[in-house]
Amino acid sequence: DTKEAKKAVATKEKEVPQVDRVLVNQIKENVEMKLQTLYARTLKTASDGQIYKAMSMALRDRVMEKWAYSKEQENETNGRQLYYLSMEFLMGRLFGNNLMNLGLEAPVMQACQELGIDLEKVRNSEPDAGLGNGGLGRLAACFLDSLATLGMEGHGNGIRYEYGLFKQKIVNGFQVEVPDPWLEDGNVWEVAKPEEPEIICFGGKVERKIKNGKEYVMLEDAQCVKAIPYDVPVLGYDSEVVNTLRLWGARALKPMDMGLFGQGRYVDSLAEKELAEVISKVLYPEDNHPEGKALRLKQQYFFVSASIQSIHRKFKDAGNNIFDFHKKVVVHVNDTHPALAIPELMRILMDKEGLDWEDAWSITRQTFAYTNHTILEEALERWPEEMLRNLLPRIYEIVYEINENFCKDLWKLHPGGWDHIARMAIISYGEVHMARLCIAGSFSVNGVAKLHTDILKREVFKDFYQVEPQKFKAITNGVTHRRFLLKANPKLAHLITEHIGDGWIKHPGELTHFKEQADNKDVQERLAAIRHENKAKLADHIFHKYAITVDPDSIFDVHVKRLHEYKRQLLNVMHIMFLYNKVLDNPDFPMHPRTFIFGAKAAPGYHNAKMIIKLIHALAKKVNNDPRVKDKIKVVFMENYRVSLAERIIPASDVSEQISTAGKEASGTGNMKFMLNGALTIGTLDGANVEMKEAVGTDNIYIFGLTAEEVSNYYQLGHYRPYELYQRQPELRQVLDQLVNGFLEEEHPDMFQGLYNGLLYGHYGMADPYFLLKDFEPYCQAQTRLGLEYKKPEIWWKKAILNISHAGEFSSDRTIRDYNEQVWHLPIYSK
Ligand code: NBG
Repeated sequence: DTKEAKKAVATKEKEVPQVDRVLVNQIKENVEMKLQTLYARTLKTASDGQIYKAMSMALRDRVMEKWAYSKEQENETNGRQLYYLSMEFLMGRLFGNNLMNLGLEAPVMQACQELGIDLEKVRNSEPDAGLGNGGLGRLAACFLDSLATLGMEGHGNGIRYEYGLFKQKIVNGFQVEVPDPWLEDGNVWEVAKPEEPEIICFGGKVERKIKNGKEYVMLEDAQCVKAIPYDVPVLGYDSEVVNTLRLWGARALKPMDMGLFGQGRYVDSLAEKELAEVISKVLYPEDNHPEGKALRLKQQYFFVSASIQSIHRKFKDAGNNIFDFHKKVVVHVNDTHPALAIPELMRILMDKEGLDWEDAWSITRQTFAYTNHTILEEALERWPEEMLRNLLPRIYEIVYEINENFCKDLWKLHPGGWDHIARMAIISYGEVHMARLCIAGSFSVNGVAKLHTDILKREVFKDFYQVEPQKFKAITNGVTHRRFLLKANPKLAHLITEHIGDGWIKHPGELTHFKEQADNKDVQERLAAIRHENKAKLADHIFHKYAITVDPDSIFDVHVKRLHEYKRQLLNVMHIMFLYNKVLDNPDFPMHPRTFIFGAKAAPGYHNAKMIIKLIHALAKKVNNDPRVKDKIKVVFMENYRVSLAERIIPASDVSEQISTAGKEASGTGNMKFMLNGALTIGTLDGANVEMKEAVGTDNIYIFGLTAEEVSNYYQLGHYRPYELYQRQPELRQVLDQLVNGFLEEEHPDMFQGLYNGLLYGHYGMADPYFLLKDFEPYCQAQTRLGLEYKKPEIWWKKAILNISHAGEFSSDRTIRDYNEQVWHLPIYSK
């Protein structure tokens, strides 16, 4: 009897369809209803965009419900909260991610099928939220994902740029920047809260009044604007915690000047409003190179002041005691861009709460933690003292006093050490050094990889490290493996799950179990087949967009990231030219066919970067149309590289180019996304590549070139002679000469003269400061090795499996756990 019953249950369980019928019907109904109520459309008459909106709104209803409960829980618990302050959050698309996090992918897919909706098309209707430049902004987005998934209350605070990072159009091989009005069609994922504004003031004069024996500090004649919060829910995967990304938009206090309007001065009547609202208008497109523009400083203060004021307000509303501020709140400063949050908290504690300096400083120093993301000199923020004084007089006073006290303390340590103190002073020679302010005002300072942190301790922040070594920590970056593997490469995710179960989705460390499949022929072949399928899809896309035929059987060798001289896209180009010359020399030159894929935006004012983009196009034109190398070498530049394009390209990549000059790339995070998807890395011992090598083993990564230490020695001793390499190495010489002899640009042979001169003679300062010539030969050799191993599938795919297996260490879940243990100490609310 029981046997029969058990059997019945077993068969019944089998019969239960894969997806929940009730849920599917509900979703179908919801979507059709939304189409009607929002647009008065039916499925037959709706556009793709409308269907995207309707589906998102249906999904949003579920998100909002969860958010409400999470908020309630948060208020009741009144636990310690993290606020992650960042000028950039490169979120990409949210629809698919939210779908995945709510576990609704399968039923929605089913519903779409039954309704005849092309889900892929719907997803592509969503604009990317491109509120960031590159790694720094994307890291912040990955952190939000992991915080919510791990059950930590950690919120983002940033700017709601009306225009995200520019869209890149290529015209005639040149980059042209086009505005990105991503909010034009509305944003389903934000909730505006105009009823919770903060007031932010610029300029004016600091006035002090004594009332009842107490001093009051205030600003007079300041120009003030409103900061309006726009809240975006941040879901975690299979998690009850829903955090908030609060993006601030600037609004004028007065919508317009009616008096001027009455006089017919229409433009003038709106001038003040425009001036106020320009603050959150557009993201500065500089990656690793902040421009010293007054508007940028305004943006920084605007969002940190709004954030700190609202954090303080919420803290007070919960009935907390101000002396517990640092116990309930930890504020993380993502690079120095939000550094003014430190004096802003001082201002609030003193001018609003009436605390004295010592108490305010003690609370402040225990509240802030700072992450450094670069050692590049040109990227270390400094503001003219005058600019700060004029734009933010009260903040300037506070920074001034922080500096005075800081220098006095240093004086005790280094009596008479004027030079030493000047090297560390926050205000020095008319400039305010933001990193120094951050170090002085934080309880924790960290680098984003081991090597990077070592360089901070040894070189960039050496003096500070000597004073407070315990403050300094190494916390290696990570990426969300859910967006970049589970969502971007579902077939590979499925293959992994088949072998090790699905625990890796929440515990990426479990990916190591996949190692056991490294020699499994069947798994190797399936991995190869999945890759091939992804490549064929990308090849299709490339053909439709650029009319270039690429062979999915060729090696897809991919270099996607911001364009920067230190990232050395030019070295990659030089290797392609080297190969091209080899094939021209010898049509039977043994090489596996390769497709070189580039994607990169250059900062609009960065001339050399833009010329490298033009160079890639010139080379592509030449190579792709040369019948002599037909089917051996193809070069593709993919326009407008962004998060959603990364999700397409990375799963289709065989080779990951991570070839920055050693010591320059603080961590890199693209490197990790490729590893996760089983691409093999060719790279230098830079940033997190070093740790990737340690994790996966030397045999499973192609490392070449100078070490950071060697690079540093060259700089110090000044004995690098690139011209001698040019003279000694004929293949190198040929490639360089081809830059300027009309080989690439017949009609404009001097087009790349600037790049050429920079490599051989230097514009100002040294020649070839990024050591392309020095690393050229070892790079070509590493590429040759790689090419040979690709031809041995049992070796190549084993390496690929090992890379995937060791990628768990580079999940942002691990990073966030590290931050929490070493810095934040947040409670964890697991399901
Ligand atoms: C970038 C580094 C990258 C690093 C990201 C995230 C800046 C200032 N720094 O190497 O160049 O991966 O930060 O940490 O954008």
